[in-house]
Amino acid sequence: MFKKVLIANRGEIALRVIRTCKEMGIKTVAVYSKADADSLHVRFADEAVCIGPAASSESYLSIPNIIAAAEITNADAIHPGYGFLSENAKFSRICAEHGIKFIGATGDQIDKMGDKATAKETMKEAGVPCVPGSEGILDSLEHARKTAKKIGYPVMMKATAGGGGKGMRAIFAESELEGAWKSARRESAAAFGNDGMYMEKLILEPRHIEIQVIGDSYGKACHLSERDCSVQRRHQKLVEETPSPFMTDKLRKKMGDAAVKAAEFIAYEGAGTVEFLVDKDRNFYFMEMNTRIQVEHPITEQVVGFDLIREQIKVAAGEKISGKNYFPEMHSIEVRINAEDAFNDFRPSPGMIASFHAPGGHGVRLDTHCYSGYMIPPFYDSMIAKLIVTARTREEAIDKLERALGEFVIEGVKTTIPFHQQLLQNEDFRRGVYTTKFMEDFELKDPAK
Ligand code: MV4
Repeated sequence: MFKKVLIANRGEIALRVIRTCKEMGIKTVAVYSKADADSLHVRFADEAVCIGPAASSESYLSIPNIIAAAEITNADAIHPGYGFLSENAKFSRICAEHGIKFIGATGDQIDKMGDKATAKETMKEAGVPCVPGSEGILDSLEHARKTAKKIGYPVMMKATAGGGGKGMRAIFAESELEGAWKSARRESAAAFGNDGMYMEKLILEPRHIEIQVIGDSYGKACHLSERDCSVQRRHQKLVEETPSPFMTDKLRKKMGDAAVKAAEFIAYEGAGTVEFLVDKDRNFYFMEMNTRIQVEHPITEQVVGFDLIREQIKVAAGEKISGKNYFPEMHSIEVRINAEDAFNDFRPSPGMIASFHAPGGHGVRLDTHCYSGYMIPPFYDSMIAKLIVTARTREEAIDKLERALGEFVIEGVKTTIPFHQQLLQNEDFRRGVYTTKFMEDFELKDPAK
C-alpha cells in the first residue's frame, strides 16, 4: 500500500481524498495555489506545498510544479481528483515515468476515451450499443451531407475533441448542414485545436444515465449501478440521483453489463463512468466514458455502501476487485450548491461567506470545504457544497432534501439553494418524469419580482 499520497486538487474533493487516506493510514500531501492558502485541504493534510499563483494554469494545472512537490515530499502516488489534470494523458504518463503511481487511468486509456470518435469506434468493436452514425471522422462537407442523408435527419454533429456540448450541433434539415458544419468546426478548432467532426442520428429528449464502474489491474471490472444526471443546464449538472426513476431491473442489468464490457475491453483500471443516452423506449447508447472519479460519486457510495476513493486507491495499489456487481439498496439524491445567482442566469457570485450553517441529521451528508468566514476565490469553479440525502425510497429522500435545504444557511454570497427548493416543488420532478430537456422548460420564479 502507498505510504504517502499527494492530492493534486483543491476544494471538497481534496478534503474527500484526504479523509479516506487518513482512514487507511496513508500520509497526505496537499498542494495549493496562493489563493488557497487558508483552505481546509491545506490544514487537514499532513504536509502542504504551495505550487504557484492563483491562476490554475500556473498551479493546479502545472505538471512540473506538481511533480516537483511530489518529489520533495517523497509521495509515492498522486490522486488527481476531478477536473484539472485528472484526465490528462501526458500527466498520467509523466507520473509513471517518475515512479509515482497515478491513481487513475493510464495515458493510453485516457487517450482512447478522450477522442470521442475513437472512443465510439472502440466501443462498437467491443459490442457496446452506439447511436447509428458516421464511421469515424467526416473528411468533408460532402461526406457529412452523404452521411446525414443516409442516417436520416435530424442528426447531431459532434466534435471528436468535444464533450460538454462544445462543437456540437443538432441539424434538422439539409439546409442547415453547411452552416452547422462551418460553425462547429470553427468552435472546435478554437476550443480544442482540433476540428474533427463525426455524426450521429439525433436522439430526441434523451435521458443522461451513467454507470459507475471500477476495474482492477488484472483486466477485471464490475459495475455499481447507475446515476441519472438528466437535470442539467448548459451541460452543467444540477441534480443527480440513484436509482434513476426511469430504470427497470432489466435495463439496469443490460446497461451494467454493457458498461462492464466497455471497461474490460480496454482493460480499464480504476474508477470510471460510462455515460449513456437513453431514449423514451429505453434503448440505450454509449455516449462517453469519463476516466476519473466524478463529482456525483457520493450518491453511488450511499446506495451500495462503500467508499469509492478507497476502492480507487486499492486497485491503484494492485489489489483485485471481487468481480461482483452492486445494486442499489437505498435512494440517494445529490444537489450541487453553487455560489451562483440562479435568478440572474446562474451568474457566479464569489466573495466572503459571512455565515455558514450546515444541515445534518439522519441520512444527510454534506461534502464541502466551506466554513463561516471562507473567501470563495473567483478563479475556480463555483461549487461550494454537495448536499447528499439518502433514504429508503425516492419520496422519503425528496422530503429529507427539502428539510435539509431548509436548514442550510449560507450568507454573504448568492447560492443555488432557492433554485433547488423550487425544483423540489415541481410536479414532474416529484413524479420522476424528466429528461435532459427538463431545464429548458423549467420556469424559475424570482421571489423578489
Ligand atoms: C446527443 C444528444 C442527442 N442525440 N447525441 C451532450 C453532451 C455530449 N457529451 C453529448 N450530448 C448529447 N448528445 C445524440 N446522438 C443529446 C445530447 C445532449 C445532452 C446529453 C446528456 C445530457 C444533457 C444533454 C443536453 C443536451 C444535449
